[in-house]
Amino acid sequence: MKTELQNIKVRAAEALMAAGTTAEAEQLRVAYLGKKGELTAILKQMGGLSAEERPVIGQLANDIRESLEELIQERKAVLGRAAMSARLEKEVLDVTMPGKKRTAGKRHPLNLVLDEVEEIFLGMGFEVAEGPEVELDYYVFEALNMPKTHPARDTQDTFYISEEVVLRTQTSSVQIRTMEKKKPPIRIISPGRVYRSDEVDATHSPLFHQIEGLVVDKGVTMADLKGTLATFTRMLYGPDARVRFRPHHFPYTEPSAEMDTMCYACQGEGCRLCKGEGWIELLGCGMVHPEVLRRCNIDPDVYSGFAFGIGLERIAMRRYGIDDLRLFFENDLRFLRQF
Ligand code: 2U9
Repeated sequence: MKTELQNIKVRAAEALMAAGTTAEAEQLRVAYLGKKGELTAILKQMGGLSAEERPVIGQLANDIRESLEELIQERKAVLGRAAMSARLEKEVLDVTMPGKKRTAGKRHPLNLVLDEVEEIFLGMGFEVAEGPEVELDYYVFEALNMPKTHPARDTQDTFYISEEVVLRTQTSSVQIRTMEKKKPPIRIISPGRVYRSDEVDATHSPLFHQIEGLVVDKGVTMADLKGTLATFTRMLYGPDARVRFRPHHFPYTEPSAEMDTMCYACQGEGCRLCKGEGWIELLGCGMVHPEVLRRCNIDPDVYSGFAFGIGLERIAMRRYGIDDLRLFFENDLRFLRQF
């Protein structure tokens, strides 16, 4: 057994010197010292030895294990260093090579304007709420006081996925979902894509973007609506911006209004841009219809609210002097690079 052990040591040492990589050295460690290795196999036979022989052989086996472990360790270190030098030799770094030019992307003009509008409302204490674009008919129409037979549905040419599922035509659905989950005070804006089955031209697109807003609390009045929206307009267009409210009708607000800003081209005189009006429409708004509150389990005798809807493209067109809506969606780099 003694000779066998010494034999193992010699063979292992020779094989180790022949090993060319650290992986090979590791394989040898497993082959000789591992659980199923040669040295371990010999130790398992020690039961058959006499009481005098056992400690002597045991000691010898341990000495051999230790010296082999040390040898393997050293060999691995030598091989590791050699591998690293070879790699460094091969991988030459040419610091004079020209760098790779990275072209920086730009934010889309609609995103630039959305950031601006969000910033203004966040500053007034609003939170941003988002929701699904593929929506249940209930959240887009029914809950907003527009039952299946309501004529207002005809004015919003809807893409139907099925009888009960539509592409949202306005982001009001997000506000209904928020009111279902959260009790007042509520102060949210919901920006996002909306869809209407329109023919494409310079002012119409089947996909466009809205920002709707909703405030619900005790004692909210039309004065809060006017103050909030006039402040928003002055922050967007400057402190001299003038606004006016005209009565309108929406099924989900009562009373309802549209808000105009004084024409920036003619200062109210009337010109081609404002079609002689002196004013340009900016948004729709109104006090949330009591029936809409009731459907969300908010008692209209205790709470009231106002809501508004703004078309994002309209603001962006005015901000950047763009006269064709299609430019926003064609992704022509010559257009996008200008922002
Ligand atoms: C709830 C109740 C009422 C949102 C409103 C408008 C008026 C409006 C248009 C502006 C131009 C859509 O982008 S546009 O085509 N929107 O005129 N939207 S009031 O009213 C709500 C919203 C949510 C629960």
